[in-house]
Amino acid sequence: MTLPVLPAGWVLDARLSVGSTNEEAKALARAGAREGVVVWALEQTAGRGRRGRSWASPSGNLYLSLVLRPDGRPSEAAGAGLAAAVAAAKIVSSLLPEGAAVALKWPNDVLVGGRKIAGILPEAAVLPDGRVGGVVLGIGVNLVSHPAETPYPATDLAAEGSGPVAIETALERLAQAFDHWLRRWREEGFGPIRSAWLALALGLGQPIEVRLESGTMAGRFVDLDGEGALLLEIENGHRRRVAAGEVFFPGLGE
Ligand code: BT5
Repeated sequence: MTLPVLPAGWVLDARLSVGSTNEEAKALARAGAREGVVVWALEQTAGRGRRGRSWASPSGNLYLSLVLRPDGRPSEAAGAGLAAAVAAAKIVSSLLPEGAAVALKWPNDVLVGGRKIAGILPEAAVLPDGRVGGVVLGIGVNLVSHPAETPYPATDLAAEGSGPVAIETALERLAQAFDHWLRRWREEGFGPIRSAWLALALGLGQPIEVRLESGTMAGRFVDLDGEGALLLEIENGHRRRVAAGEVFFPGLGE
């Protein structure tokens, strides 16, 4: 196996098989690993999604988690997740035939033709004393396979016509793209990421439903705020801010 070449400052920690690259990266972050350490595994035996869901992680696809050292802003994990979604959407587009319908579903699902091809899991690495010791950004991209029985339809690059893509190539491209968006974020703020994200957003300007812990909220998806939260226009033109939830498109199935 040839080891991928990563951007300056990135340090690769390559593994054959782990439970979850996010768990490994969080342990490294808690132990003081510096920003740019990236855990990459050929397969995961306990890959995780959000809210206790699992991420199907057989060998052949891309699974990685990057350690970030935030400056203490609580919104850093959410912003990093949106930057990663933009980067993942860009590399998915670049590996597919021209015109592929690549889009983002809030907050950070990458879809092709309405099917999920990549998922992102930003998490804080919490120290025993409760302080945040770093942010870990987990990214999974389906290169050659996807699970069949998922509530939201899934797909992979090969199924969408990419032709053969080496995992190392996908990792290199994703790292370069994410490095680019991370730099822009730190130099220019959230604005460029917000614009790039909105340009790829599914359902912008349309009626959507957001499932929250406390119930479901319906409204028109009008914007993202400066921290990446979803802005919904409800009755009387009032706006509601949603920081976490699941988006559904009424009339389009899920
Ligand atoms: C996500 O969660 O989309 C975040 C997935 C993050 C995975 C990466 S891989 C590297 C790193 N290490 C980890 O342990 N995780 C991260 P969520 O939005 O909750 O979506 C999970 C749901 O997507 C599941 O409940 C399934 O329905 C579906 N699903 C599971 N595996 C999938 C796959 N490989 N492709 C598409 N959909 C999948």
